[in-house]
Amino acid sequence: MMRRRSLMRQATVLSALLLLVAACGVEGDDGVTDATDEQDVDASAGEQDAGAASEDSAEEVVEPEEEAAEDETVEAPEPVQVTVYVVGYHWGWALFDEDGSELEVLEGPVGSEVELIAVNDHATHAIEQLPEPVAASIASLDWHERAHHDVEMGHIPDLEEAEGVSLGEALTIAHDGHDHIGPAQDHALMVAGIGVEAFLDSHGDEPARLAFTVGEEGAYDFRCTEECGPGHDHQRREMLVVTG
Ligand SMILES: [Cu+2]
Repeated sequence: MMRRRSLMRQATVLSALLLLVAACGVEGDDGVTDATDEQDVDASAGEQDAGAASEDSAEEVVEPEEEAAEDETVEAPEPVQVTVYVVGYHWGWALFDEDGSELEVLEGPVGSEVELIAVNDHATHAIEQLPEPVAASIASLDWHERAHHDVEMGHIPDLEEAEGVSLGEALTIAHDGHDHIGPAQDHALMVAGIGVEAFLDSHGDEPARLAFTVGEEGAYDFRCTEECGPGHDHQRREMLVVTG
C-alpha cells in the first residue's frame, strides 16, 4: 500500500511537471521552450533583479536627501520688509539704505516685501523729499565721476567705440539737456522679471515708489526703459538678489 501510494504521488508530481512544461511552451512555435524564450525569461528576471537593486539604492539615497531638506528648513531665513533708495543716473543705478550708506546690491530671502523709493539724479526737489542722510549721500556724489568709474569697472562700454561719442561728450549732451525740454535727461526704472516700472522725471518734485514681494529665488536687473542717450542700452545692472 505504501509503495502504491508513493507511485501515485510520483505520477501526480510527474503530471504536474508535464503540465508546467506545456504551459511554459504555449507561446513557442513548436510547443518547446527554445533558446529565445529562455533569453526572454532571463532578461525579464534580470530586469526584476535590476529593479530590486535600484529600489535598494533608492532607499539608501532617500535618507541623506531627507536630512538635507530638514537642514534647509531649519536654516531658511525669515522674509523681511525693506525700504531702499535708488538713484538713476547716466548710466547706472545707485542704491542706499535709510542711513545713507550705499549698497552694492539689495539681498533678501524669498517672500520679502521690497519698497524702492527712486529718483532721477537731476531731480533736486524729489531728492529733498528723501530722508536727510540719503539726500546728503546723493548730494556728495559726482555723477560724472561715477560714469567714468562705471567704464573702468566694465559696467558700461567705452562709448567712443560703442556709440562713436566719448563719455565726456555724451555726458555733456545729456546734462546740457537738463535746462531744456528733452527726453535724454529722464530715466525709467524697471525691475526685470518682477514686472514693476516707474518713470524717473528729471524735473520731478516727488520720488517714485515701487513696492513688490519677491516670489522667486534669483538675481534681478534694474533696467532703464526710457531712452536717455548713448549709454541707455547699458543702464542695466544686477541690483537685487533673492535667496532661498
Ligand atoms: Cu535710459
